[in-house]
Amino acid sequence: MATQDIFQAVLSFDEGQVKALTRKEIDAGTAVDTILNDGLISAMDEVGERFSAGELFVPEMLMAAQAMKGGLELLKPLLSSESSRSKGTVVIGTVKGDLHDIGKNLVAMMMEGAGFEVVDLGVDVESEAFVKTAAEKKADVIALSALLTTTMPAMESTVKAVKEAGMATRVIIGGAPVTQAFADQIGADGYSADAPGAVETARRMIAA
Ligand code: B1M
Repeated sequence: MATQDIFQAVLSFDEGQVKALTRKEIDAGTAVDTILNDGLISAMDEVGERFSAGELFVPEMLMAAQAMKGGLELLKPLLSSESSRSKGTVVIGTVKGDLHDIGKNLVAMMMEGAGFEVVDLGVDVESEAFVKTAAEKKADVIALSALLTTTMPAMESTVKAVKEAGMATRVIIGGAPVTQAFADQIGADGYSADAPGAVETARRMIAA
């Protein structure tokens, strides 16, 4: 299966090959979701497992992430083609202390694709920056991503800062270690396990 070749190319840290194979699959009419989930995301899951098992180290994780991003860039225009009119404003970022941005970028791309105006604050973002930007942009939703168990408390501080500022902006959270139970515990307005779900959650919040 061709998406399996993309998977292998990510695991070989071969960005050129990932791009070439992703382009080939797009041209062959393979569904974007299939390329994304079976090729790129599952390869990063495998990288994570090998890292946990001590078979890969941080430099290799970075090279795999770089290779994956090459493919993701090619998928971006296809993920973003659903609509052009803004359906609301979303301020997104990875919370303080956390440098992981691939999942956050995916959520941002899909939000853009769904017609939201997206303000991406990047990684390692302080609570105050979320609050300040959301106020300036009159954002409907703040979207927080965290990939480390050690940075989940930064989500709680951000939710607290938004509530203390008396803002009506809703906060949605996600990322590998995050759960609905954690979202409930810290008083976040929404949670999703994946990027398409984050879009649906934002849509629901704005419609409510
Ligand atoms: Co890091 N890392 N990492 N890492 N890294 C993980 C997360 C880890 C699970 C690996 C492992 O041990 N198996 C582990 C965390 C353990 C834990 O906390 N429980 C880990 C660790 C330990 C670390 C370091 C501490 C390693 C070290 O230095 N000793 C360090 C921390 C640095 C820091 O942040 N301060 C570190 C560093 C790095 C790199 C820089 C090398 C690199 C990041 C590069 C980058 O992002 N630009 C990296 C990578 C690549 C990974 C793994 C391998 C892959 C992450 C990824 O991009 N996945 C990861 C293992 C894994 O997750 N399989 C791992 C693909 C991406 C599409 O998925 O981000 O989960 P993800 O996004 C998903 C969902 O979570 C969801 O949607 C996406 C899919 O649709 N989602 C949301 C994400 N945000 C959302 C927001 C939403 C809704 C859904 O609403 C707002």
